[in-house]
Amino acid sequence: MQIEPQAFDRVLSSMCTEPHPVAREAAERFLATNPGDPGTYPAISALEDEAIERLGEIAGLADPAGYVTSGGTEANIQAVRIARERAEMATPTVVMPESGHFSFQKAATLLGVDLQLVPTDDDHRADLDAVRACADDDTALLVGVAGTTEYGRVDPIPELGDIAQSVDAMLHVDAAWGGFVLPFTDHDWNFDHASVDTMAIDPHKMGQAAVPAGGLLVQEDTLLDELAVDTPYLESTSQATLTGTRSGAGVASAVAAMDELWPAGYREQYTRSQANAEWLADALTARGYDVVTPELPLVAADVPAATFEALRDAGWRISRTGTDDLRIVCMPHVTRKMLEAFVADLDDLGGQPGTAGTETSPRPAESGPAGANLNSTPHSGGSETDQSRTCRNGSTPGSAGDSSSD
Ligand code: 0PR
Repeated sequence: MQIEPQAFDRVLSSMCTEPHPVAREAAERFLATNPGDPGTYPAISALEDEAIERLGEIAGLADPAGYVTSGGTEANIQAVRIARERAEMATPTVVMPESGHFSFQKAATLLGVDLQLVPTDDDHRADLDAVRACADDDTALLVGVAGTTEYGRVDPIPELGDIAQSVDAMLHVDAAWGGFVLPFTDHDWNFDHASVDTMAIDPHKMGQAAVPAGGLLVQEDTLLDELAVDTPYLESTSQATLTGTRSGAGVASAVAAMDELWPAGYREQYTRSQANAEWLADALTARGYDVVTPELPLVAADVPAATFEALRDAGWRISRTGTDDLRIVCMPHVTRKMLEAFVADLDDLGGQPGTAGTETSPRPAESGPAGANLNSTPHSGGSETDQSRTCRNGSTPGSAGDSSSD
């Protein structure tokens, strides 16, 4: 029996979406190509150059360099790798707000760098004082997130750039999810707004390309040299990518989607997704839930655990933040009609907002990296000292490397 792929009509938790029809078509045409071997597959290699040009336009980078990655994880790993290669100190560290994605834990483990997590402020953005207190001569890289996984928040990127420069570190912006909506907002997030060295920006999320199509952009092409190895038996002489054989389908679909949608189509999509997020936030607020105002198209609200489970049982694909908030991502496939049906189910199934006894346990203090909790238990509680909260080791999930004993 042939198994059908997941339908999208109840998917509210994903950061991927249905590819745009032109992206789907392009992916199919380029299925059997490998941009990892440009000497043999020059057509897809030329398309990858186009993809980087387009990504550069979107991210305010005039003379762009980079490549199409397998996703945000690879782009983040490679950014950490570049910073580590450039670093001259013996024990390079990466400083990141605890809202950063868990892919940086993978990067830290793989690359043997120390990941230092700093707290976020009351609105889930990097706390600049905490970043200043943590960044020092050992800091090789500062990470800012432009569109956080859990709350869709944008860190103060220009200020992070200033702090990075003050300690001679690089700045990486993780715009893996936010990069295709931020151009239509007032946020300062890109290469034009701040001294950004590297960026993750993924066509396979809000860009409506087929999976896998992530993006790594670097401020100058010599940064890619830090990643390059010789490729003696290929026609091309070196390779900067992490993987060897790569998906031509992802590359071609990214170019097709960006050609079709940048900028007007993406602007229209952002407007629709943002309006949906605001509609949902209002609907939840009207029902008495505590809602985190959606700054980008992502809504979080303190829906009780029992209600959450009932909605999952009803077939809704929803997820939770580290503090157990319901989290809904208004991706392009999420329509107003879907959200109306969701709210109708919430009315049928929901207990009273904030009802005692529906939460399984007291809420833990927010503790990242973000998304680490999406399928597992949040780690680390509130027993840390002020100092350890300012700068705590995040390389090993759950072992905060400080005074926390829970
Ligand atoms: N950076 C940010 C800000 C992200 O949100 C994500 C993924 C990544 C990096 C890593 O990107 P890749 O997953 O492409 O390597 N954020 C979601 C997450 O991990 C991705 C996701 C996608 C989740 C589809 C669910 C899903 O169905 O939670």
